[in-house]
Amino acid sequence: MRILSLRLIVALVLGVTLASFASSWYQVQAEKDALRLDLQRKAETFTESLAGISEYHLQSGDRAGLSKIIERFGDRDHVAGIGVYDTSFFPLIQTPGLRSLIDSAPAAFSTALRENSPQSENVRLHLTRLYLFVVPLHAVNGSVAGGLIVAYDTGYIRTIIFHVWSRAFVHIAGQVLIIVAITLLIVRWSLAGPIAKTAQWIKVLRSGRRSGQPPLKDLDFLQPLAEEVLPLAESARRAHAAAEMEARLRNSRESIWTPDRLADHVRTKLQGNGLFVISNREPYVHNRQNGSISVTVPASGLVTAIDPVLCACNGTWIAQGSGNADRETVDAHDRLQVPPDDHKYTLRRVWITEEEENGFYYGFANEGLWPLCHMAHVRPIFRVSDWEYYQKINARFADALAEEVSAESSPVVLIQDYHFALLPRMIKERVPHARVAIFWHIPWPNPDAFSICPWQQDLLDGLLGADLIGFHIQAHCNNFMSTIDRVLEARVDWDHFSVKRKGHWSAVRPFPISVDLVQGEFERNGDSATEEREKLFAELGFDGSFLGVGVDRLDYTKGIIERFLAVESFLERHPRYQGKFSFVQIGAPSRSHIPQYAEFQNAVEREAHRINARFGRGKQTPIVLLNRHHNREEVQRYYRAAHLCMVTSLHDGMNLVSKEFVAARQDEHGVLILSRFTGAARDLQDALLVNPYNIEGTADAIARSLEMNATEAQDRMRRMRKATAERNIYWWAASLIGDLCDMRLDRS
Ligand code: GDG
Repeated sequence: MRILSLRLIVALVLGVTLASFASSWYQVQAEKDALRLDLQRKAETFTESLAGISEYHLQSGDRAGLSKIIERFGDRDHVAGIGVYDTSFFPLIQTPGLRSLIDSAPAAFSTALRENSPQSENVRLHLTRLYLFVVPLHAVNGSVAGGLIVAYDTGYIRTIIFHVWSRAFVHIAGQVLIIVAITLLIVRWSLAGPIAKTAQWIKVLRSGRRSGQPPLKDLDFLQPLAEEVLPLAESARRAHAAAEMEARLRNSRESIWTPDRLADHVRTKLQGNGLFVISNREPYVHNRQNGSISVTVPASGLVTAIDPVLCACNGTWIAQGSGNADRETVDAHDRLQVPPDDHKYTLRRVWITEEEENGFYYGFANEGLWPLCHMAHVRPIFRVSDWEYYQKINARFADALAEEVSAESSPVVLIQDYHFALLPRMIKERVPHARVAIFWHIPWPNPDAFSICPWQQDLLDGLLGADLIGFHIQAHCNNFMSTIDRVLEARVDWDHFSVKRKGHWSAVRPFPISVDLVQGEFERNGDSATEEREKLFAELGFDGSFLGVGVDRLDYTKGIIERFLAVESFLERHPRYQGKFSFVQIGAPSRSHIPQYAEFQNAVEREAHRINARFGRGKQTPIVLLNRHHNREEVQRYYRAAHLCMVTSLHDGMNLVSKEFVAARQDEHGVLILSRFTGAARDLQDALLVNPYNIEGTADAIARSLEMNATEAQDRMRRMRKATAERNIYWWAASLIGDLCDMRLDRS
């Protein structure tokens, strides 16, 4: 920056000086010309009138009178001398000044007499610059009898010009100073500031820390540059972290799944066939805000895992278009290429009206199937109209898929979740040569619980259209097989965990979903847990020593109220923590259209308020409810800062929060309190497992977490991190797609 400033200063000084100098030069020339012209005019007028007088006096022989007049005029402004000469330049009258200057006839004198007309001339005589004006004098008969010379000292013109130049130099110097100062200030404010901030921003980016990174908007005009650098840095960091992790695990003779390895694996398994993913939620959402369209990627484990696979094999993702600019960004076939800045695969959007969404998504899927599959003591609601919408939308997705696979000989189809139970059968009817898997992200209940669904047979029949049906854990597979056994006409093969219906075999397998520990690795932040905690407490504006955290959609299955009751019981039974322990619950509002969810959200707020009224001390609050959606980085900060994380779901297919907490703890500190009714409890056995209905038991787990000896806590966390690294989200996708591709479809 210093060199830039110096160059700029030198260039400016030279440039401004030259420009000012040139303009001053023209000004001076003009001034000089004006002064000369003025002198010429004055000389002409004066000399000619004096010539008239002189002729009169000479012709009348009054030389003494003329001499007096000439003497009188001889000291006029700038007149150096006056002389009257005969034709041979003999001085008839001459002022003393002229006498000392002129000793021979100047050229103008001779010319004036010869041509009988006034002449002028600039001469330099004895170091004096003179302007001579000569007028011929005539005798009575009109012949030329001599000449009158008036000599002007032009030195005054030089003096004036010198002053003009002096003023111009002062102006030039002033201008240069002002322009250089202004330019330096502009450089400092507009260039140096953003450049310094960008340098700091890139430095932080390079170090892998996020804290201390100036916000993008502070980078001013360099923001677009930063936006271009960001994805580069992110992918470099990701690759670096993956390589580091691979190297580390290679040393311990293990191998870890990374996006690249997954992509490679899936390419091999597909053998050139197309991969098609169907989910309700889309991976890229376009929204129009303030007149421009922006694209967002939902924070979802599914997107993290499936996006690289589709990128690697140029597949197609079919999903509901949910952004307010989604229709503007597709082609005539409702398709677009994604990722937006590096087209690798096709996103096919399916449109659903608000009324259809109310019936299909909020109604049947979330008021019917969600409570049916979760043992959370909330009654499922089954409306015929919702069921009709569910069938209709499943059929719409089946039609969309049929269109997309029309040119495929053996497409591989991966369906996601409970929104699409009917889809596998519908797809097989339309595209019999497709390989179809469905992954059910929520628990499968026991046959008695499931039997209350009026359309249980249709749902099961729909699912059995799939070649592979995946659940998180073996217990859900078992429940599913028992339900089939109880409800449908089908052959249930417990040895091979398969079901035969209408001549078609479906395999039922567990695929425990996970998180991206590789990404967790590269999100390392330079701050220790203690520093991060202090910052968070300061941002929240309260005092505190111990921090617990919970992160959930505000859903009645997540045991949030039970968690608050456990915090209350803990503070009651361990009063030394009163005023010291704070529990931050990040609770993103969810499905608020559904009355049970709206009521639940109110109940959560009431409980937090009640407990805070009981145990709040000054600037310390035992329960901090942050019920808004937080971005990923905000959530990560809480994970990294907390002494403990509480996951107290009443029933949960897997629960990703528990694994995200483990992934975030590169420092190998922090204790996980985990409900035994989550799928994750099978994978994370080193958590403190609790029954969330047992409030006192969970309260004891809080006390135990805070008082656990550091070595034990570290050993537990280390083992959980190892398990999560080995079976990460890429392993999940690789197993699911690999098993589907390897299946024999001709089993009789
Ligand atoms: C279903 C099954 C299964 C929450 N609030 C915020 C936020 N979250 C993120 C968490 C986590 C995700 O939402 C929740 O995942 P879960 O697994 O805990 O739960 P469900 O949404 O119910 O998911 C579940 C899962 O499918 C996958 O198969 O594990 O059993 O019910 O990732 O971090 N994320 C951000 N801000 C928030 O405010 N960024």
